[in-house]
Amino acid sequence: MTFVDDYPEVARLTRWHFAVAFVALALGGFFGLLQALYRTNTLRSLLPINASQYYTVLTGHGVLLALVFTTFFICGFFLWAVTRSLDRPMSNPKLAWLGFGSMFVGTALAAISILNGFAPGLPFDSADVLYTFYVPLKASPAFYVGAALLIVGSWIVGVEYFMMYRDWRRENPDSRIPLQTFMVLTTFIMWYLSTLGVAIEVVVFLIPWSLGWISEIDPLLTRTLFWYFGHPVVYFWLLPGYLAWYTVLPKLAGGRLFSDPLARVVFVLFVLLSTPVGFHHQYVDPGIAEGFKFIAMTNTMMLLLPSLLTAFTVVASLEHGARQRGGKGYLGWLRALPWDKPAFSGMALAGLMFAAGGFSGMINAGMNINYLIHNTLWVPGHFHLTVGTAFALTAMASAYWLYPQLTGKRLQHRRIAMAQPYVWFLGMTLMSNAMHRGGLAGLPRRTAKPLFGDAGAGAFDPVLGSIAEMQLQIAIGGTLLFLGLAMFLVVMLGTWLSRRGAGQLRVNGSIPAPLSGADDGPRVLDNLRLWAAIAVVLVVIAYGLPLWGMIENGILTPGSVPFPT
Ligand code: HEM
Ligand SMILES: [Cu+2]
Repeated sequence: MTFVDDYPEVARLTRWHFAVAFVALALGGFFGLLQALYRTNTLRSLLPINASQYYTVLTGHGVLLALVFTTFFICGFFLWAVTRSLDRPMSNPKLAWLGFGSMFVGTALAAISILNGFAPGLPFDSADVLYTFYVPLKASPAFYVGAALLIVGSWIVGVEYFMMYRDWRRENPDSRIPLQTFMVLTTFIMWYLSTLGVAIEVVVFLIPWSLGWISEIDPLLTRTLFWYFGHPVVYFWLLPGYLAWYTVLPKLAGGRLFSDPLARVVFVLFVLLSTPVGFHHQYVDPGIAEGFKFIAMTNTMMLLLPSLLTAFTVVASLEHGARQRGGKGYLGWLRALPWDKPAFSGMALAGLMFAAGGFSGMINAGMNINYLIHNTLWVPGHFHLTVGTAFALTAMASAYWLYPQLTGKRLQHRRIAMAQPYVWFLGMTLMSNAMHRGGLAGLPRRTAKPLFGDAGAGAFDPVLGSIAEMQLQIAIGGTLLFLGLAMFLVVMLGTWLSRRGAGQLRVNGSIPAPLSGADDGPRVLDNLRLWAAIAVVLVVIAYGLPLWGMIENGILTPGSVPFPT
């Protein structure tokens, strides 16, 4: 019996989420390849875009990957995790399908307006506003409505998780919350709290503005509402990765999770600390007092703690697994891990890259040193390690393990799958390393121009190597990444098209109990109401005064110069 036999409807809905996620990944990844080649002036004359369409491509890339791929994958993945760990079917399947439908319609609206940048004949106006969609850039109303429907849809799917939990709790009044469900619920508490900001931005300001109902917008207020959401969203991407690393990866390594209570502490810390940090994206914004930026910085640095705890717990679990498999020595045990299992190697390599991303993130978070890299290519260098690898490669690796369970079909093209995580890893090492260094040397992000050399500002002394060498690395790395993506899609497509029952599944969904179980930790960890309440208080402390300062002179008659004037 595999998951699809026990819970056919959950399996079907999860497959639908994955299908949309992977189509977005394919298209967004193709845009990524175009960007990597275009902005480095590699084979530019062969590419089907021009400089102004670069921003359409960039918007499509950011929206399809950072917002659409992630949200669909996560909502589907969490449906599986809650169902598996509570061992019960959906409470209200109609509601869950409604959430999926809302996300789907929203994505279609946003995607059509973005693609308008290539084909003006499509309905709606274009939306070259990048995935951060700040004013003064203005998109067609369809784009903003689409973004709102995507978020509202995820809220509705989230309600389903809580309903399943409620029904389970009624039958199990005294049990500890199963770990995967605990992780899903805490992640969604954080998601509800933080998406409020962007929802208000879009519904109260951007939609009326794009429809022409209001003519003035306070850029500072809307940027603040965006970044109120814009940092926690990175944990919305990351925590599902953690869920896989804590609960699936140790099993793949042949062992068990080291400590369940430690995992719960980590997720609680993310609920508390994820939201009151958004000002660290606004260090150079005028109109926010230094002190509030400083508080955001210290909060951000505290977020290192749960990530370091994760590194410790996951590595300890892997070592335990490796020793079960006969691994020996201080580091020799690493060789005993199943590096030829794509689900394992994908997650393990993703975790390794996340460590590097954590270091560049500390640079981003430092109020003073941030000025050095602000808006340079360093920034995409950083988040291709985090969301672009820690999340994306973990999602792909999870799919290798999960998709057979969701379909009853054996994973196809196993050799391609085996090599795929390594191709991604190599491509990302090249691209991201060169982006970080290019950023230090002053290469800006979000530009169609190759800059420097013959196309730009003339001679320039790079920190290390040369700009041309970095550009080449970005082009080669980006191409390898796209190859890695194509390999993933071949495996998934081949598996999708294959026949059920052809060969035994190589995976099973059982997850062994942790070495130290939930009962070793205090019960207060499971008090979700308490953590949610403290999180709200922290948000009020971090955001209350600065937000009040922005709106006390009127929401639509801002203190700073409005746009358009
Ligand atoms: C085939 C793999 C990929 C390639 C070749 C690629 C390439 C690039 C390049 C070159 C840029 C910088 C563009 C510029 O600033 O001018 C960029 C930006 C970006 N990438 Fe990727 N990327 C890939 C995968 C991903 C993945 C998997 C994600 C997230 C899940 C992602 C998220 C982003 C985001 C959010 C931006 C910033 C967009 C903006 O600044 O508006 N990328 N990518
Ligand atoms: Cu942030």
